[in-house]
Order: sequence, then C-alpha cells, then structure tokens
Amino acid sequence: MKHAWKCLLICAAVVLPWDARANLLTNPGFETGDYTGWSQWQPLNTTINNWGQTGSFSAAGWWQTSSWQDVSIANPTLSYIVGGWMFDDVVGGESLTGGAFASIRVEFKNASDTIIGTWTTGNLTGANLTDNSWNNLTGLVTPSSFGAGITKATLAWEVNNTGAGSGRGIFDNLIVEAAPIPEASSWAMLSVGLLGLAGLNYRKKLKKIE
Ligand SMILES: [Ca+2]
Ligand SMILES: [Ca+2]
Repeated sequence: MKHAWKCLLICAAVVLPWDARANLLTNPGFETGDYTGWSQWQPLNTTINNWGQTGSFSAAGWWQTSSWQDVSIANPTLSYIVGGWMFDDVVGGESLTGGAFASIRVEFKNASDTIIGTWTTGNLTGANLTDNSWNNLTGLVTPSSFGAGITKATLAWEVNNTGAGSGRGIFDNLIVEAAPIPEASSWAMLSVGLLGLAGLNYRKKLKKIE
C-alpha cells in the first residue's frame, strides 16, 4: 500500500500541470522591498509598506501615480486569474476619500501593442472597500473573449483623484496567472492511478477474509 501511494503521488506530480502554472508577474508581492520589475509613473508618490497581505511588504501610492508590468500571454483561450488585493486603511487615516480613487486593470494587447480588451476593478474609494482589511480584487478572465490576436497583457495599478483627494491606495499580491485546469489526459491518468489503488485495497481485504 505504501508503494501504491508513492506511485500515485509521483504520477500526479508528473502528469498534472499544476506545478507548471505560476504567477507571470515579477515581484508581485513587493517582497524585494522595492519596485523591482515594475515600471512607474510619478514614483515619488509611492512607497513600500513593511507589512502586507502576505510576506513583509506591500505597495502604497497616493495623489497621482501608477505602476505597471508587461507579461506574455501564451494561450489566450485559457482562463487567467487577474487582479490583486487592496487594503482600506481606515484606522491609519489612509482610506481613499475626497475624490481619491484607486484601480487595478489588465490590458490585453496584440503584438502591435493595440489594446484588444481591458479587465478592471473600476475606480474604488474607501467606500467600496471593507475597512481595515485586505480586499480580494481578483477575477477570472479568458483573454480571447475580448477578441483575436492577444499575445501580451499589462497589469497596472493606479491611484488618482478628482480634486482634493486624500488617503493611499495599498496593494499586494497582484496576479496574472493561467488558472489551474488539468488537461483531460491528466485526469485520465490520475483516474487510472486511483483505480489501481482501489484494486490493491480490494485484494488486501480479500486476503484478510481468506
Ligand atoms: Ca507582500
Ligand atoms: Ca471602507
């Protein structure tokens, strides 16, 4: 039985593509302690917090700033998890108010950098976010549903305002990742493994009865 489990685990590790999928973004949780991997507009309006949704750091921006990163989309017909997490720091007096807002968006582009379609959280204020907690702003999107020819995506987070806004947009664990959908053949192989295990169990029981 021990060997059967070992066999199944090895089998699952080899055939299931779960291990292969990964967040396409570099430094998505700012765990380098800086903006490595990110391009920035108005970088003087950003800082790095020494706390985060996970890990030790998160990104913060105020007034007018944005930060973005390009990734390749290998297969636009797959489902992708996109977006990230935002904190509404009411207790720290940093909630977005007075016309300040923040957003996360993913622009899906063709090889000529033409935007084919955009996924976005929309413009969010403190009123849109749960106080003093990390808000999950991830979504599932199939890039090809926007149109043909998508080869890359740009994830951007932005903080802006319509006047005398205050507060900060606080971001962590941004993500562009192909969703874990094991291929049919993988499921078939795993099923064979499970059936094999069930068979071994059955034979063991028979032996006990004998
Ligand atoms: Ca982090
Ligand atoms: Ca709120």
